[in-house]
Amino acid sequence: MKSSLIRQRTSLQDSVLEELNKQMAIEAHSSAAYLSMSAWCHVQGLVGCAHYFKKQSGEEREHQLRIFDYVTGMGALAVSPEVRGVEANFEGLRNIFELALDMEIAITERFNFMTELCHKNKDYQTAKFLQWYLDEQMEEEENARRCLELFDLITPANDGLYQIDKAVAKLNSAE
Ligand code: OFO
Repeated sequence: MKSSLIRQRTSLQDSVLEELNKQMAIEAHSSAAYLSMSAWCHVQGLVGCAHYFKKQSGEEREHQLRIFDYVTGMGALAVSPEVRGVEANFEGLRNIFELALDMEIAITERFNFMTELCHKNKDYQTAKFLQWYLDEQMEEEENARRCLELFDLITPANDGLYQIDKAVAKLNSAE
C-alpha cells in the first residue's frame, strides 16, 4: 500500500500520533481490566460493584473510540490495539479499588505528559482535544478514591460488604 493511502497530509506530527495510538491501547486495556473486575465482583455476589465496573469498562471503550475518531478525522492512521495482560484474579475488593485508583492516576499522568508534548510541538489543536480527558480524569480519580474511602469507612465484614456494594453502585449511576 502506498504511504499516501496510509497517511494523508495532516498537521498531526508523528510523535503526537504515536502517543495517541499508545493511549488508545491503554484505554482498551483499562476497558478490559474493568470488565475483569466486574466479572470477579459478580462471582462474589457483589452485583453493585459489578455494575459499577462494567459501566467503567464501557466508558474506557468510549475514551478509546474518541481518540480513534480524532486520529482518523485528522487523516492519520489509528492502530487498533491488541489487549494483553488482563488480571482475572484479585485478592479482594479493597485490592480491586486500589488497582482501579492506581490505573486512573497513571492515566491522568499520561494525559499530562501528552498535553506537554503537544505544547512543545506547538500542536494546540490536539492539546485542546486532550483537555476533555483531563477534565474526565478528575471525575474518574474522585470516584476511584471514593470507592476506597467507602471500603475503609464501612466495616467490610458481613453486612458492611453489602453496604459498600450498594454505595459503590450509586457512584456512576447518574452518568
Ligand atoms: Fe479513560 O481513563 Fe479513566 O476515565
